[in-house]
Amino acid sequence: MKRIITFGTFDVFHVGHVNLLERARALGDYLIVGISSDQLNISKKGRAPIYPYTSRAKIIHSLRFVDEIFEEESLEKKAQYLQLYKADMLVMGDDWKGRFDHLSEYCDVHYLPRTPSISTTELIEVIKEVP
Ligand code: C2G
Repeated sequence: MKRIITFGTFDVFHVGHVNLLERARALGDYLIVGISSDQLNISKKGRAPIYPYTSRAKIIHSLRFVDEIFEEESLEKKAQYLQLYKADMLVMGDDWKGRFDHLSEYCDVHYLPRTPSISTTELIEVIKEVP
């Protein structure tokens, strides 16, 4: 039984998120998703998420290829989370390439190519421009 873990905000959920989670799950047998707290998103991106944690968590938990979720409170706690959830592999999109290599002492670290041409930031810009 291979346990995969991934992390993200998953705000304004879109197909790039689905693709990432689906491919992450296909690399193992059990997928655990750490979802950024609202406060963590503010510190990472300088703004509150559009959807609050409870809504983002409900969406991610409803996916058939997600087995377990938890609230990620700090980027600095990654090593603790990997151990707590007994992860065999950490999977992230390649916008984070290299950033988590130091965690390879706890589990395998793998980056997947991002889905091109879609992001929460771009979606927010497009929605803002709708007259
Ligand atoms: N993603 C993707 N393709 C896109 C957009 C996003 O593959 N077009 C992936 C990202 O690479 C990431 C995941 O979807 O692996 C979640 O994306 P975000 O919600 O933007 O995650 P982020 O806020 O970068 O948080 O500890 C790490 C961070 O918490 C990751």
